[in-house]
Amino acid sequence: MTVERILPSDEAYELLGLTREIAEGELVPRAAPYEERGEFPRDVLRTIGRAGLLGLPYPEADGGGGQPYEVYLQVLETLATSWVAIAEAVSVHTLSCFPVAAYGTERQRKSLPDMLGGDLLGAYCLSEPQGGSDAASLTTRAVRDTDEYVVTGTKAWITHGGHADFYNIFCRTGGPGAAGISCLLADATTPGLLPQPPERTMGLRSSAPAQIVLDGARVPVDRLVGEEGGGFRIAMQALDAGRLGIAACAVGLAQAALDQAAAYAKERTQFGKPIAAFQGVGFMLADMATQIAAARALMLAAARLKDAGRPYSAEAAKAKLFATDTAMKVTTDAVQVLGGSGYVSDYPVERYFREAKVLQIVEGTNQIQRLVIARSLTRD
Ligand code: COS
Repeated sequence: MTVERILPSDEAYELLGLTREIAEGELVPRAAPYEERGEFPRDVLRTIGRAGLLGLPYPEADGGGGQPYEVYLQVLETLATSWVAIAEAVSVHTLSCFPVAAYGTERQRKSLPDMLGGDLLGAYCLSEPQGGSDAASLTTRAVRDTDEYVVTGTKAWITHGGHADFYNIFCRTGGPGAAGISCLLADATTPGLLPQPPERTMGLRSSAPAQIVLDGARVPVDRLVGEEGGGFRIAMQALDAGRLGIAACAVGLAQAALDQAAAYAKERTQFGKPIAAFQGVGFMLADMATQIAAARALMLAAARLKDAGRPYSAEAAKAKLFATDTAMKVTTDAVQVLGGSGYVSDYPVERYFREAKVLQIVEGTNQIQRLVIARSLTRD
């Protein structure tokens, strides 16, 4: 189904048109085989980078697309409708560019055109095996040795782990808690930065996360992003924006599931009529469509706050929470509408169902989103 959109500029309509073309021409034919093989689609990301879709919300002066967040998110949503792993990869890459774009030194910022153009792929390393939700408890340590930091620890669930060209490593340079955390920008070639084999995941197999072991990795001190002790704030700000990206992935995925379910319900006949004509199925489709529309509206409302330079952290959490819960519900119902056909891989809805699950977990579980929202309601 074509989604009716009101976009802020003619350029944005063109951008969405280009995204649809790429999605249909490049993503749709590749999604199933790449997911089946668990093959990382680096070539597809290069194509997307060359089309100018990998740095959309960053200023043109830095090599970005200069687009408002609301436009960027609708591009992501369109990509997700065709292949959610690609949309998630674009979202994570965009998140990974944030520390340097917002806090980088003049020298660090020289890499921005290559980052935002997609020649350099990014990764964001916050979680660790012993702690993901309690991010401020991280234990990876960076000890200064003359003009280098020596970094030791393990990062977990790293999207693009083993494929990225640069890694944002959140590590402890000071005492316990959030105030002791710093952000280092490490090249993939850093000695002692050791990507581990990809995890064997339920979904998003083409872009499975991996652990990154830091075994005395030596990162030059001029790769510190922001201030020593300022890393947690950078991590949280990046996640506020990143959570909207995950919401967009969820809306796109849910839309794809609805489109499949509606098409099937029109075609499939039982008891002499299309199953869509049965109220039990028709109402299910109606609920799916309504939830998706609500999720999209919530996501765009949060994006518009961000674009206006207003606080949006709790609104991003609401959008991520609602959109990803919606994607789980809608993909579950899509399997139900297709019945047995929904449970086998002849149709993509079983894959959508597996892919929706992780969106409720990444970039802050939906329990963490509730915590962020609850705190915003009770803060003095
Ligand atoms: N923007 C800017 N600063 C922020 C912020 C935000 N969104 N959220 C917190 N901070 C700042 C706080 O202002 C505080 O700074 P001061 O001490 O200077 O006041 C500091 O960071 C610590 O904040 P807080 O005390 O709220 O930290 P908590 O340890 O209580 O944790 C949560 C906050 C739970 C929100 C955080 O740990 C979190 O988001 N966890 C989930 C992590 C996550 O999403 N992981 C997924 C990894 S990527 S797949």
